[in-house]
Amino acid sequence: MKRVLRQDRPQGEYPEGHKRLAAYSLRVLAPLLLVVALVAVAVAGYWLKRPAEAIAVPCADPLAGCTFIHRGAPVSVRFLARPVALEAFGLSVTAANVRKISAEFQMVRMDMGFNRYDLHPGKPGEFAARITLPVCVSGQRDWMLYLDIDGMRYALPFSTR
Ligand SMILES: [Cu+2]
Repeated sequence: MKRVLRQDRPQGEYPEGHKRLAAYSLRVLAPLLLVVALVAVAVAGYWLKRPAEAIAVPCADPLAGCTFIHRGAPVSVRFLARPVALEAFGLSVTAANVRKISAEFQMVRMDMGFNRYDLHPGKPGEFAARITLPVCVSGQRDWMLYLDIDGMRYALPFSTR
């Protein structure tokens, strides 16, 4: 079959050497292209799955409470006591039509361990948790509260006393 096809072609149009080279480069290029495609899929998957950038929420005084907008509805965050290391304080969040809220406490450029709390739903639209922060050996007092509300992340800076 191949022989017949080859004979049908006008001689000289595709020299044998050129044809062999094309077949060789296809043999090399095809797996290479497959690898490139797989890498592209992996990179795309990583970008889609990576944790969403936290939205910065300015909060001058979390004791007084701060309000921001989440998906068009207001969310209020409030510390029930001034946060002090090793002293439990209440975190209260009010948000309508929200399913799940978790709070994560981190220091800037410092690993302070795992400080993540799931807020417990109370009355409709009210969530709360008791938080205890670890002592910072470097003496720093600046923390960041990351609030995860139904998969959206908000960052609220605050300081311990
Ligand atoms: Cu620290």
